[in-house]
Amino acid sequence: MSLFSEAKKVIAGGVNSPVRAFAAVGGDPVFFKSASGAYVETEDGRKLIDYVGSWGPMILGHAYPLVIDAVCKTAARGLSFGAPCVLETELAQKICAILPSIERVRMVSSGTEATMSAIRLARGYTGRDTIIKFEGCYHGHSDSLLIKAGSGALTLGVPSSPGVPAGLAKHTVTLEYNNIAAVENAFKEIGSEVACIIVEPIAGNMNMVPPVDGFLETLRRCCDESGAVLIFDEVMTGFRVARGSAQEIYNIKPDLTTLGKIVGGGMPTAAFGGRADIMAKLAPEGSVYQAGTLSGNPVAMAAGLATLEGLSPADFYAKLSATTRSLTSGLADLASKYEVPMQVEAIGGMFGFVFSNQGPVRSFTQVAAADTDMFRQFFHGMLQRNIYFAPSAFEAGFVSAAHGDVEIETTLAAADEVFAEMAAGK
Ligand code: KE4
Repeated sequence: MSLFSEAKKVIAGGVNSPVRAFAAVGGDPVFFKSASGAYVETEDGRKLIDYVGSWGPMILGHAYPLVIDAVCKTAARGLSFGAPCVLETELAQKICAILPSIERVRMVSSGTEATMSAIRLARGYTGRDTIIKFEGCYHGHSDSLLIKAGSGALTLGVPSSPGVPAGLAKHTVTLEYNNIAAVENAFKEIGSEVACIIVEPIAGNMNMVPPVDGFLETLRRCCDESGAVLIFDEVMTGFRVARGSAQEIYNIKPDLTTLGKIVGGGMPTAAFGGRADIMAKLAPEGSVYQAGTLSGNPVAMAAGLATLEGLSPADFYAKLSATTRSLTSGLADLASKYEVPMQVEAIGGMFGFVFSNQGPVRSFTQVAAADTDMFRQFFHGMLQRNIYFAPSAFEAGFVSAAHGDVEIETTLAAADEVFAEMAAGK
């Protein structure tokens, strides 16, 4: 019996998170046994170059010695206290130092918890119920955020999952990402009702879609004019696209920011934070309730601190960006050599690629129109050659500091073969 069949007998769908099941690309998922640097080792003894990096946290590379050492030393002093410890203050100080828009922070245990808490805080702070999100953005699986656009742009949101009450969905308005006019129109119509906008400043859950000029500025202006809270969901982009994250690249100061992935260095931890006057509304200081048994867990704090420390070299992001671009420009060059229609994106240590001949994609509609069959063929062709990309055409990819010339050259050599097969219609 396969490992996946064994897993499906006791784990719902055989996985603890749906995207891992390979439903979007077909076939059985690969089971990982260990990982180090840019590589993962599978249960069937293969060594793969990994461009998922646990969906973002492993920016230093897997099993980074300083992180492992910090985790082991901290764990030996006790796994969890449920009481304040200095490590929590130290990580909070680090986050506030790197992201000046964050004056106060609250640690939680997942990105979902961070975004769920942030929108509750925005609703509590403003006394308003309506939230605005964007089609193609994913902010975790809390009820108010599993909502897709209703029939009319500003009509009631529709649950994108069973189990989400329609009565809750109606408070979420979903607009088209990068559609400036739609945002301005929404605020003309319902601006006084909007508690917050939550947005991925660089979208990484509809493959990778950067913001168009003026989009983020429009969100900032509309929130300023209406009193709505601007939430940048930087769970993926935080410390990934730049040390100061996307808010540094685009020079936009959000009111709240959510973080995850890298901030925990691979341990279950995430965070939300921002303006002190808004964060003051959170219990125990304020009345907006939020809590967590393992929030600020010392072992996770140690992993996060060691990871952020690993990002400190002055040239860290220049090097990481150069590696990412050598991958994406190499892929683009090879795709055009074989006349395979491929669009690539790269910012910092994050990249994306879709198979489409419609130019750079800037909306969910455009991403949804891309060729997923070609993606599947490319994904499996590369996996057969021991290169592991995200098993979905709607995910971004990630390069770590452990990826070097050898890994990029090996990846591009494999891509040359796969594109040749694709061009030959195999
Ligand atoms: P988690 O609850 O999975 O820690 O974070 C939710 C989340 C929130 N915001 C953004 C921008 C995110 O990308 C995520 C989670 N990202 C997915 C990958 N696209 C995690 C992988 C998974 O769901 O298994």
